Parts: sequence; C-alpha cells; structure tokens
Amino acid sequence: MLCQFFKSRLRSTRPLLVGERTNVIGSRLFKNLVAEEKWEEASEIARRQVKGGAHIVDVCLQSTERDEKKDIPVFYEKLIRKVKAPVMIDTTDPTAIELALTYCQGKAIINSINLEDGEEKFERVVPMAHDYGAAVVVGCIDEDKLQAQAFTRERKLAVAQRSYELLTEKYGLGPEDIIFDPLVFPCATGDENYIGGAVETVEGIRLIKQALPEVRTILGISNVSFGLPAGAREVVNSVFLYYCTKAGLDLAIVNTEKLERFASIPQHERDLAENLLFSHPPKDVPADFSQGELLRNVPADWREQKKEQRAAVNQYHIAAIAEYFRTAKKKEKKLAADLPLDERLANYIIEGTRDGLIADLERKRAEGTSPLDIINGPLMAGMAEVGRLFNANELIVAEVLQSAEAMKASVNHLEQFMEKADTAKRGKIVLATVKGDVHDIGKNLVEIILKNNGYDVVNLGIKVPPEELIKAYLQHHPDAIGLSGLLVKSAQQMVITASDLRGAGIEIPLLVGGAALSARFTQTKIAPSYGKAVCYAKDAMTGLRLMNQLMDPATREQVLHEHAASGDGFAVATTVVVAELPKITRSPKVRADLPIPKVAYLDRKVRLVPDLNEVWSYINPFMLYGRHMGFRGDFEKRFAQRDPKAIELFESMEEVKRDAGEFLKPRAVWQFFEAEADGEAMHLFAPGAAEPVHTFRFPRQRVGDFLCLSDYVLPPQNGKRDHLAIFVVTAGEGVRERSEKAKNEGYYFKSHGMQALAIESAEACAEWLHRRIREDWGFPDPPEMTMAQRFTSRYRGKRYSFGYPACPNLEDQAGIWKLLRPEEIGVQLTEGFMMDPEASVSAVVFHHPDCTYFSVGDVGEA
Ligand code: B1M
Repeated sequence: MLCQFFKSRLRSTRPLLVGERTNVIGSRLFKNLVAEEKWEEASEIARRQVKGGAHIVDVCLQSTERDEKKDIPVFYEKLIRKVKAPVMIDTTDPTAIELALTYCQGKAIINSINLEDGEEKFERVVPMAHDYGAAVVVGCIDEDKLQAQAFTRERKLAVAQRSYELLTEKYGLGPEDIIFDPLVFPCATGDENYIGGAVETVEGIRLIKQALPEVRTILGISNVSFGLPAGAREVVNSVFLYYCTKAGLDLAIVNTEKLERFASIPQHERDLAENLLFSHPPKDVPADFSQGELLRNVPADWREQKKEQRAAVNQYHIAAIAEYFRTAKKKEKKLAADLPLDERLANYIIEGTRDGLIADLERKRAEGTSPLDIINGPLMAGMAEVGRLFNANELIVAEVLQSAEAMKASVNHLEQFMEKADTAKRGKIVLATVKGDVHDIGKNLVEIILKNNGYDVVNLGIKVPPEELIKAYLQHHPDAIGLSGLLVKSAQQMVITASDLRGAGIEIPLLVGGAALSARFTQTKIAPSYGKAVCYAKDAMTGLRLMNQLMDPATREQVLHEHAASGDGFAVATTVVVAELPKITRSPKVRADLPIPKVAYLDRKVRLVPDLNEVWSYINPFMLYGRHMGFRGDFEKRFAQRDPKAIELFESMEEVKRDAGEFLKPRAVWQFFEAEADGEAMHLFAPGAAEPVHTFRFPRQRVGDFLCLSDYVLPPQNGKRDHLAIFVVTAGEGVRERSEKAKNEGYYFKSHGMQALAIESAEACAEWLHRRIREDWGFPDPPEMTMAQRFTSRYRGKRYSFGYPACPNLEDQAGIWKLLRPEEIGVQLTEGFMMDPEASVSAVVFHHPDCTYFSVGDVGEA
C-alpha cells in the first residue's frame, strides 16, 4: 500500500500526509486518554485523522510517565482494527519499535534513527527494518558536538549523504526505504539561532532530492510556527508546507484537521507568512519605527544579512503576523458567525463547505422550521445563487460540484427527520443515454445538477432503447424526459427514439444534450419526429434553467412554444449542395515519391500500460482542467502564477488521481499493416499476402485539395508495400462502477473527476502510443519536443479516428474490430459503433509527412 502511495506521488506535487495527533508528546488530548487508559477513544483519534485526510498515522506512546511497552499491545490492538492506513512507529527505543512492528499489517515506517551516537541506532534498528520490510525515517543528525542537528542546507545534505552511503552500502537498505528528515526549526520564537531555519529546510529538501532522487523526505511541519497565535500557525504551517512540497517533500507530518488550504489563504496572509519564513526584507517600514535603520537596505538572502539585521527582520515579521491574527482574523470569524442563520445556510452551499453545516441545520430545526422548508428555503436559495454565479462565469464546474456535495450532505442529514410523504420535489425527469451510446459523463453531470436543485431524477443509465424509456415513463410519470449522447449517430438515434415515444402517446417535453448535437438539429429533426417540444440543452446548467422554466406555470407555455418543431423532420434538411466527385484518384498535395520507412514488427501487440504517471504526463491540461472541470483561462499559465483556483483544482484532481492509481489500467492493442491504396480504397494485408485482409474506403474532398486518407499510403516500391498502424486504447475498466458509487455517496467532485480523468487518460494513452509507434517506425520525436507541440501534432505523420471529419464513417470501427480484436483489452463495440467503456479511443496512424487534418465535407448533419 505504501509503495502504491509512493508510486503515485512520483509526479505529484502533494505530499502524503502523516497524522500527528496520536502522539503523547504533541497532543494533550491523546496523552490524557492514554493516561486514563481509554484505548477505544485514543484509537478513535487515529481514525479521525484518516477520515480527515491522513494517509499514514504517526503513533508515539513514548513518555517518561508510562511504560511504553505495556501500552503498545493494548493500543495497537485497537488501532489496527480501526485504521488500514500504514503506521509510523514513533519512538527512539528499539525494543518498543520491534514490539510495535509485530502488530503492523502491511508496510510500516520506523521513526526514527540517526547518527547522533554514531552508527549505534543503525546497527540496532536496520535489521528490524529488514525483518519486517519496514521503511526508516533518518534524521539529519550526527555526532557533531556543537550542532548535532543539521541546520544549514549544506550540512543537511552532507549528513543525508553520509547516512545514505552507510545505509545502502553497509546495511543493505534499499534507497526506496529511506526517508530523510531534514529537520524543522521554529521561526517565530525570536531565538536568534533559529533565524533562517525555514529557508534552510526548504533548500535542504531540494538539495537532498537532487542528490539522492530515489529517497523520500519527511518533515514535522507544525514545529516551524511554534510560538505564534493559533490562527497564524495554521497559515504559516500551510505556506511552509507549500514551499517544502515544491522543493520535493514527499511526506508531511501535520494535524490534518487543522491545515488551512494554501489556495484559500488570502494574499495578504500569505505575504505575512512568506516574509517571516524567508526573512524577506521588510517593505514600507514606518519612518519612525524604532529599529528602522536596521530594516533598510536589507539583502534578500537571509545569509547575507548582518546578525543584528537578521534579528530585527525576524522581530518585525513576527510582530506583523502576530498582530494581524490577534485582530483581523478574529473579526473575520466573528463576522461570518454573525450572519443571519438563513444566510449562513445558503453560504454553506455557495461556498461548497460543510464546516459547521450540521450544527446550523440543527439550529434552524430548533427554530421550528421543517426539514422540507429548510431545503426549499435557504438551501435552495444557495443553489440558485450557485447557478447565477456559474452563468456569470464566477464559478467553475468543479466548484458547482462542491456546492452540490454540500447540498447532498444537508439533505442526507435532514432526511432522517422527514416523513416519507415529505418529498415534494420541483419535478421529476427520466434521464438516459440513447441506444448504442455509452456516454455517461455528460448525463451524470446533468443528474447531479438537477438532483441537487430539487428534482427527482430517474437515471436509466447508458445504451437505453426506446422501449425502456417508454416503460420508465409509465412507471415513474415524469414531467420531462432527458436524452443524452456523444456522437452524431446518437443524435440520429434521438430522432428515432423521439418518434417511438410519440408512437407510445408520450407528450411531455423532451430535453436533449450532447457534444455532437445542435439547437438547429434539435428543432429541425428531433422535434418534428416527436411532434411536441424538444429543448436543446448545451450544458447541465441550461438543462436546469429549462426544467425550472418548464415547471413554472408563468414561463412554461412560452418555453414550449419556443421549442416546438419547425418543419417536418426527416424532410427538413440539410440541403447540401454536393459537388461532383472529382476525376482524380490522388490529391496533388500529397507526395508519392518518398522512400518507404521500415517497420520494426508486424505482429499484433497487446499491452497493459503499467506506468500511470507516464501516461498522465500526456494529458492535455486544457482538456482535463478546462473542458471537463470547467477552469476558465489558460490553466497552465495560471497554475504557474499560483492562481488559488488553479492550485485548488489541481490539488483536488491529484486526490482523484491517487484513488484512480489503485485501479485505473490503461491498455492498448495495436498492429502495423502492409497497405496499398487504390483511389479511395485502402487495402490492408497480412505480411506478404496477395489478398487484403480488409479494405477501408474513405471519402474524398470534393473541393479544395481533394484530399482523401488513402493518399497518405505510398505506392509500392520494388515490390515492397508501405505500412500504417491501427490501435485501440482504453482506460475505462471499472470507472463507471466507481464513479457511480461516489455519486451515490454524494462525492460529486470525485465522481465527475474520475470519469474526466479516465477519459483524458484514454486520450493521453493514445498520444503516448502514437509516440511509441513513431519511434518504432524509426522517426522518434526530437528530444526538445514539448508536450504542447505534441498536443498540436507537430510531429511526423498524424492519427485519424473514425467519426472525425476526415473519416466520418463510424461503421468503419467494425473493420478495426475485425483486425485487432480489442475485446482482449476489454473494449466492446456497441450496435451504435461506440466503444464500451466510454474512455476508449481508436485510430489509424499514417507516417506520411504531408498528413494534415481536413474535413471531407458534410457528412450527416447534427
Ligand atoms: Co470524442 N468525439 N470521440 N472523445 N469528443 C466528439 C464528440 C466529436 C464531435 C469530435 C469531433 O469530431 N470534432 C466526435 C463525434 C463526431 C461524430 O459523432 N461523428 C468524436 C469522436 C468521433 C470520438 C470517437 C468515436 C473517436 C474514436 O476514437 N474513433 C471516440 C468515441 C468514444 C467511444 O466510443 N467510447 C471519442 C472519444 C473521445 C474521448 C474518450 C477521448 C473524449 C471523451 C468523450 C466524452 O466526453 N465522453 C472525447 C472528447 C473529449 C470529445 C470532445 C472534444 C468533447 C466532448 C465533451 O465535452 N465531453 C468532442 C468534440 C466537441 O464537443 N468539441 C468529441 C464532456 C461532457 C461533459 O460534455 O457530453 O457534451 P457533454 O455533456 C454536456 C452537454 O452536452 C449537456 O450537459 C452536459 C454537461 O454540461 N448534456 C445534456 C448532455 N446530455 C444532456 C442531457 C440533458 C441536458 C443536457 O437532458 C436534460
């Protein structure tokens, strides 16, 4: 489990959190519970930490007041039943370490050993680490009489390097089992010996990670803020953690329940913390400030500051931050608490937070308000504001999901006090993805938004045939039916479905949505087929607005009127003036006289792609954070500028990745084929065979450059044929079930984020495999090629997916299935020629340097 964690951290910028509250030295509560031998309650603290986000639990039972070895068995017995997270055994007594190790399941961590007494601790403890397969925290401490605990960055590195050599060479410990603690010193006690300690620790981490990249690093974060007021401590700890993480910190010992999110710290507070941590030269020092002279012309690097300057700078920043948090912070907190209760309740929803929510819901109930009135009153007012803010571009999809989570938590809590009959909803809608289509993510987003805005949603799932919809209509008596679909084919299936619903006498409004759909297609094709109003919803929020308008007697008629059919459906069309087929069999724009590159192999390859981080590095951030999670603007740029929204979104997605790391398995099947073109036909052959195994026929452009995909296959040269590659990749195994589970439990961000991650992992896997295919073809990308260049296909050749404008015929997917048998990697082809699971991509890859993306023109309009 620990290894999995570590693996998934390799490219992450968030450290694993180690809960620090089960420590008799650091937590008075834990100490008292241990003293009173309340083991049940004491072990509850561990469970709470894990619930609060800890990935590992640090346990320290070592004190002068008790016999640690008597306490270990009773406490660990309870602990291992309640907590499945790895345990960090925090004691200096080797016999206690060994005793605790006997209770730990899976991999444990020993905290800690060092060189303070020479190699004594190494000699005693490392053999235990070997015996129990544990990792070891190694403090940057040695025998130095003057300063055993390494303070400067250089000494931290030197002690780490010496320990590393001993541990790996003499004691045979693997680098992956070594976790260095570069040590933290308090920056706000006024002790001159510790000034600059925070910077040195950050830089120490950086040096250690550069010199010894395979080891991990760990820090006890809270020590840095010792001596400050509580509010200031939370901020300073969080800012310090942020910089340590950027320097490469892998594990952080923190109070997970009291960690302020870096992204939500106001800029001014961040500045105060940074000034203190980094001993920045003070700005705008008042002219009459007592030590004013010392605070002018201060060098930026604390090491270049004079001794008196250092002390004055440190005092100045301590005073500034302490003063701010003694006054301003208190005021702010008071203000929030002073808001009228209804406003506070609405605010929980708008801000997507649950901190204090249940207590305030109870206060509202105590006022005599019924649960239903609470939902329909202040909570719904909050959701309405969320909708308004989203439409005004002030909230992004990810934040709307957090608001929905707060709403779901409120409803879950209130439900226990509601009568069965108390389910007055705003309306009911049956939602489904149409026959042949596996598209789930868009429909589920619609479900979440509608449900948490008071609608009863019956989600029938994917690949739903008209008969099932009719059955659901008769059973649930909905006010509307919502249809979803990804592809043009699904838009056409909506026309058929609408006609079947009409045939069954259904007349309630239809709402339709999907990437390949348009308002025009809806009005001119689907609505005539249905004979009643069909509303096109470009996104989930539009779906909500339409439902609200349809359920409001004041606006209903107008909406129905606006979305009535125009024309008679099948007849209305797409009068496309089709130009005559050109009399050419090859585009003059595509060269035919190029040498045919060799391919390395011609057999079919089937692969599990085990390195998720490798695949994820090919994810296009614009797609994941922008299109799916709704971030507006240039995500990468804003992230680099430390935009709080970008950072928060990134960190939340990292959490989704951590979960996904446990089950997401990108798989690929691909093969190079010999190929020959004959006009618009492209024949594929088994090696050396005379007869093709399959022939694809592509449309040719009727105007412009008269391009056709088959032109990208070079004519045979000296009896040797050209080649192309075909592939199918997937990252969808197990995604639907897990996302559904998270949705049902009210973890909407996770639910949506997981589907978005899977989808973009499939696309990333396609990009990754395409690169590999180029390498196997003998023309690897130049080393300086960036991902951004890759995303805009600045490489040799291109890949084309059926359904896209150069090869719109989705039925050609059947050819791929015949040739590659992607069932072996778990991908099925539906009757609508879609790939199930949803997070799958297929493509044909050409090497021709003249390849370009083009459209063959109108191909069935939607
Ligand atoms: Co592909 N894809 N894709 N794709 N993809 C499209 C849809 C396409 C239009 C691109 C193009 O040609 N420019 C094209 C379809 C054209 C066609 O049909 N001929 C296409 C194709 C061809 C394909 C493949 C077939 C390619 C291939 O591999 N051969 C393949 C099919 C996948 C499969 O079979 N499983 C494929 C794969 C993929 C990815 C997996 C890589 C990825 C994810 C797809 C997905 O979202 N499930 C992907 C993506 C990202 C896209 C585009 C770029 C974006 C789709 C999107 O936004 N999804 C898309 C091009 C485009 O739109 N510019 C494209 C996010 C989702 C949340 O949005 O589903 O629209 P959406 O849901 C919205 C609204 O539509 C609305 O609310 C939702 C939430 O706001 N809504 C409703 C939806 N249903 C509603 C119901 C309601 C109300 C509102 O009722 C009340």
